[in-house]
Amino acid sequence: MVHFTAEEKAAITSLWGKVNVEEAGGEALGRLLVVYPWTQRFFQSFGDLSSADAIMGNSKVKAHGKKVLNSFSDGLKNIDDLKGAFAKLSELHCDKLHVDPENFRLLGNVLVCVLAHHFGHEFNPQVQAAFQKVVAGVASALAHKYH
Ligand code: HEG
Repeated sequence: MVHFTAEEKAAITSLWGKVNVEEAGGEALGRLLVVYPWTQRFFQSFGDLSSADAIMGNSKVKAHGKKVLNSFSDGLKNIDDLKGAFAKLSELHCDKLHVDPENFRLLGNVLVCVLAHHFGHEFNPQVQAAFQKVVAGVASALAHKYH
């Protein structure tokens, strides 16, 4: 189980409070689809994904990114029990959506890049370390129910 110190929790809460979840969600999911194009296979009903510009401007990508990051954000409220917080979603992604859990790790790393890009010097090494831990914890929680 991932354990977070009081300092890590404070760093996460303080930065996350300034994140525009709607915008960052679309940005992170869009970048995932651009950087790792094989992830597009899950989103074939989303319309035009033919170029980086098309993906980043695609309204369905933005809407789904917002949904994903809102759910991530809810999970952070349960940072001491990420496995419990994401248990239902882990079952859904395994049994119904058949999403390879490696993709949760890729999305987590893309999210870290989006935060670094947005926050610049404020995203210092300690803050990054806390976030890398949280995205790893969420990814492993989402993978927990896979069989
Ligand atoms: Mg997933 C649906 C959360 C990563 C592919 N994802 C959903 C839904 C939520 C969610 C809340 C809606 C569930 C519902 O309808 O009840 N996803 C979620 C989180 C994370 C994540 C919290 C990681 C932080 N998802 C993720 C990744 C992929 C993926 C990396 C694929 C590369 N998700 C996926 C697909 C759907 C969802 C294909 C169904 C989309 C649809 O057709 O509506």
